[in-house]
Amino acid sequence: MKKAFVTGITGQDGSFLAELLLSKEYEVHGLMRRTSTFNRHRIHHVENIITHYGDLADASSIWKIVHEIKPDEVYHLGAQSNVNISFDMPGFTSQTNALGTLSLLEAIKGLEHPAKFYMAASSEMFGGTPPPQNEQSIFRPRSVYAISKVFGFDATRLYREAYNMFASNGILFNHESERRGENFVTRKITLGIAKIKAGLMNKLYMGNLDAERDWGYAPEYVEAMWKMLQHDKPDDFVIATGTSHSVKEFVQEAFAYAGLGDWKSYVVDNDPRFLRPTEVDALTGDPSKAKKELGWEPKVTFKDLVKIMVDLDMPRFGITPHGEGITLLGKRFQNHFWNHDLARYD
Ligand code: NAP
Ligand code: F7E
Repeated sequence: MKKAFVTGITGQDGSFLAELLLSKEYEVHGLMRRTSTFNRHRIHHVENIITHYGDLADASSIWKIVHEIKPDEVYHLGAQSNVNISFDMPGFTSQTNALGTLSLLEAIKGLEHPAKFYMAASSEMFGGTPPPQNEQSIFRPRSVYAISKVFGFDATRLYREAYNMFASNGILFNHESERRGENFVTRKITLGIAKIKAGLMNKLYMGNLDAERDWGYAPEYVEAMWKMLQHDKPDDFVIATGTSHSVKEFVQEAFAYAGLGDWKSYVVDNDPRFLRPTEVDALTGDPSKAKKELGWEPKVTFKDLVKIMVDLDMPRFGITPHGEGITLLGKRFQNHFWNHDLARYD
C-alpha cells in the first residue's frame, strides 16, 4: 500500500485528491492546522484519512510529520491561496507558500528514500504575460501570491536538479467546484444567486467583471496531479481547458441558468472593496503537453461547470434549481449557517 501525504487536505483540491487516492488504495495522511473553528467540513464525509496537526509556517512540525509518515508521494496543496488577500497579508502568504514549500522539500530531502513531490504551482505566475500561456511562457507575477508561487515553482525545480528528487510542478489554471472557497469569484456568484432566490439578499457586490479566466472542474484537475507523479520522469505541466471566459460571462450564464433574468438588476460591479491593486487581465492555458505526455484531458465544459455549481448551491438554501420555493430544511440553513452578508467578503 502506497503512502501519500497531502498538505492542504481540508481545502477544495485536498478533499477531492484524498477521495481519489483512497479509491486507489493509498494510505492517506493529511496536514491540518489548528483553528478555533471547525475546518474539516470538506473531508468529514471521507473515512480513513489520517490527519496530523502542523502548519507550513512551522518548519519543525513539517519535518516531524514527514519523518513520522515516511511517505511515498507528497502532494503539496497547502497555501494561503487567495490572491486579493495576499495584498493584505504579504508576510503570512510568503511564509506559508514560499518558505513552507522550502521546509517541505528540505524534510523530504532528509528522508532515506525521498518521496515523489507534487507542487501546486499556479497560472497566476504568468500574471502580465498575454495568453495563451504554456510551459515556456514567462512569469510576470502581479500579486504577492504569484511571487510566492514562483518561489515554490523554482524551489521544486531546484531540488529536482540539485538533489535528483522526483519533484514536479503542476501549473494549474483556475478550477472550481461545489467545494470552492466562498470568496473566490465563481462560488461567490453561485452562492449569491442561491441567496437571492431564497430572498436573503438582493444585490451582489463585485469587482472587475472584465477579467478573463480559464475555468475547469476541480475533480478532473486532481487526476492530473496524480498522473504527474506516476509519469516516468519529473517535469512541469500546464493543466487547463484551453478556453477562457470573462467574469461577466460567468455571471450572465449563471443568472440565466438560475432563471433570474437580467443579471444587471442584481449585480453591482467595480466595487472598490473587490478591486485589486494590480489585476491579471487574461489567462488561457495551453494544455497540449499534459494531453500528449500524461493522457490528461478535461471533459467538463464552462456551461457544465456553471450548472454543477448553481445546482448544488441552491439546495443549501432549500431552493430547487428552478425555484419552487424554500423548504423547512432550507430555513434552518438560512438561520444557522448561512445568514451572513457575502458582500463583506471578497
Ligand atoms: P484552498 O481551498 O484555499 O485550500 C488551501 C489549503 O491550505 C487548506 O487546506 C488550508 O487549510 C491550507 N493552509 C493554508 N495555510 C496553511 C498553513 N499556514 N499551514 C498549513 N495549511 C495551510 O485551495 P485550493 O483551491 O484547494 O488549491 C490548492 C492549491 O492549489 C493551493 O496551493 C492553491 O494556491 C493552488 N492553486 C489553486 C488553483 C485553483 O484554481 N483552485 C489554481 C492554481 C493553484 P484551512 O482549511 O485550515 O484553511
Ligand atoms: O478571481 C475577479 C478577480 O479570486 C478571479 C485562486 O485559486 O486562481 C484563483 O485566483 C477573477 C479576478 O481567482 C470579484 O479580480 C471580480 O480577476 O476567483 P478569483 P484568482 O484571483 O484568479 C488562481 C489560478 C490561483 O492559483 C489562486 O489560488 O475575478 N473578480 N469580482 C472577483 N474576484 C473575487 N474573488 N471576488 C469578487 O467579487
